[in-house]
Amino acid sequence: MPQTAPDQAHIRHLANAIRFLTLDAVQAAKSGHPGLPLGMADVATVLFSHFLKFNPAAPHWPDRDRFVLSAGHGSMLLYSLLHLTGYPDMTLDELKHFRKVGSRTAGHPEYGHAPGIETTTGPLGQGIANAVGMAMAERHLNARFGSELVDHKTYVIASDGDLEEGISHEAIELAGHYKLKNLIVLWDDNSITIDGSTDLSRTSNVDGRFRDAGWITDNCNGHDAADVFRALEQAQKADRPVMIACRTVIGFGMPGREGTQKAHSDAPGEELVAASRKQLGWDHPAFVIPDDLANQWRAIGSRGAAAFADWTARKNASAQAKEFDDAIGGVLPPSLAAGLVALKQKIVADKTDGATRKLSEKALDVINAETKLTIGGSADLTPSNNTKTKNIEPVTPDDFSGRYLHYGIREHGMAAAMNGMALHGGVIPYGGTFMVFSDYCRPSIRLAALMGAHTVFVMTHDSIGVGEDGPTHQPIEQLAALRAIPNLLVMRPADGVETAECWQIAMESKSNPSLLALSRQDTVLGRDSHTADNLSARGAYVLREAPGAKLTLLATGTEVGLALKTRELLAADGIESRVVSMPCWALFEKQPAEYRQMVLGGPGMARLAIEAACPLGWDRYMGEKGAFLGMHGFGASGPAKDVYAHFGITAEHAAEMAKDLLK
Ligand SMILES: Cc1ncc(C[n+]2csc(CCOP(=O)(O)OP(=O)(O)O)c2C)c(N)n1
Ligand SMILES: [Mg+2]
Repeated sequence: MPQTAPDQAHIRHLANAIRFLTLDAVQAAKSGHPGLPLGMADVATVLFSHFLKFNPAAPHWPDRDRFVLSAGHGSMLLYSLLHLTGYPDMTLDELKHFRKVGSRTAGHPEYGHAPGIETTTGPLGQGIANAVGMAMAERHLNARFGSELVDHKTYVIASDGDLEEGISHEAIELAGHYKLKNLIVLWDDNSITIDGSTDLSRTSNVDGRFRDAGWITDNCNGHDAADVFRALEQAQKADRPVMIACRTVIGFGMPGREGTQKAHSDAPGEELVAASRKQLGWDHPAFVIPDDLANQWRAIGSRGAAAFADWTARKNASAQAKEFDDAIGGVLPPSLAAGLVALKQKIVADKTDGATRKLSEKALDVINAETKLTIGGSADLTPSNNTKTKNIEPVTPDDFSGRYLHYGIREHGMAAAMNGMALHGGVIPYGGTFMVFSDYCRPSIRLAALMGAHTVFVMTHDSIGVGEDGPTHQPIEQLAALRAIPNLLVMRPADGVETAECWQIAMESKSNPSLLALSRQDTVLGRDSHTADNLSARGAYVLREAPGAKLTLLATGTEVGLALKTRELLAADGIESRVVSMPCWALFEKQPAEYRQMVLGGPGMARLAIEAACPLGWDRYMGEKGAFLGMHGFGASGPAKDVYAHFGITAEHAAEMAKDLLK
């Protein structure tokens, strides 16, 4: 239905409600960022009142438009909008408790604090990159379920900082390449960052960057409702992603501060808040929105109710209703777990050895056949990461029905896009790179963990076993650094059986990300018999028991095979030892104390920990009579076997160390 351009005075009046909720909340908190909400209030008001498809009464409506405030410091813009449009959780009380412990109104928007917060933002650049993933998920589900069920847009408000961050480059290129026509970025083009004018640090043509990447660009006066409306309306029909540069005045309405970096942050003080009231003609007390204006905002919040009802009717009448609901619910068929158990059985029966990255492909073969939820990908290392199984086709810019994304050499953009897909729902993203480059996407891995996003990071080439490529490609401290991230399951499987088990855990762990550390070099099969139980799910378990043994060998991944060999060497010398495989420390930590004690062996047990990585963290398991065999510096270039020998990570050395421990 064609709309008429909004009335300037009306939009300004509505927008001033955002402005004063912001100023009052920031003033009450004595901290916060008023500049962006005041500057972008008019743009956001036009978006919410005329374009955004949403329904506060059904905030999880799968076909809603997504709204991402990438510049999370402007959180009061989002909180005000959610409150004014009637999201039940975003009460006035929450706004009054802005930035207080336990409130839904954290300093920066946090996913899960309230419906309507589509992702956690604050680290600049992440939001726009998440939005690219959301738009990808929408295109894929549109291809799978049709426009009747899936046809929505993703809107982003991005600031100068968002677009200066390197991740934005990766995100913009990805979106342009994949022609994400459902993605609309509103750039808060206010020429100001914290240090001052953007002239201090930027000469590039922002508009040109987007256009080079294949976007349509436009600009508007962000304080002219009709102009904002025109640009947004134009963007609806685009066949590519659209960036609209919205010329705004930061801190609009704050006399003396507007248009300067002083408007960016901090409580303005009572006097300046009062002066702003005067300047904008707002004579209502703090946190008071007059009824007629509140009702107009509620009406904006009800705009989407009819579309939601229509959509619900269409969905319920659809032959795909159950499939759609299952996809959105992330429901996995029982055949997936059964298929992975059958794979384990076959691996044991066939005594299959091999690199865990290749064994991971075998697990993915099963997973990708049993569910359509997975969308794989790699940052240009597909043949090395073994992430593309034969039973899935690539996504292309013109056909999004595929399930494999070529992210290009864009680890950071990939990881953030995967998070966006996971948050969007309807898909389970996994994507690979070399583990050493987990550092290139670590901020997104961290946010996945903070948000509890169901993202699966596939990190192959997980140690000095990389070999010839040398120390630049050999992860040393990455395992420890990744294990330090709360709520992230870091799993380093030892063989094909554990790899299948870890994949099952990753698929079923809906409220946290998982990271698989996989080897380039071959492993040996540790399990000598089949069990349907997922032993890796306990985080660590006794792989070889030896009653009465005074020594336990602790290891993960490829070093479990080394521990087994060490055990044989020791046995030849009449020394009994136990071998414990520890694929996932985080899961082990969740086990009851008795189990942990049983696995590690009681007090007095000597323990040798073996891992081709830095020792950080191992001391908690080694105990008083413990030693660590691994890396104490960077690696070296050479054949993997030679590199292991060079650093003394061999069964012979391990056996010697074990004997020393027992002395
Ligand atoms: C990755 C990252 N680096 C630094 C910051 C700290 N920071 C917050 S806002 C900002 C820049 C402010 O400029 P702009 O993005 O243009 O926002 P505006 O002041 O216009 O609201 C910075 C450096 C951050 N939030 N994230
Ligand atoms: Mg700015």
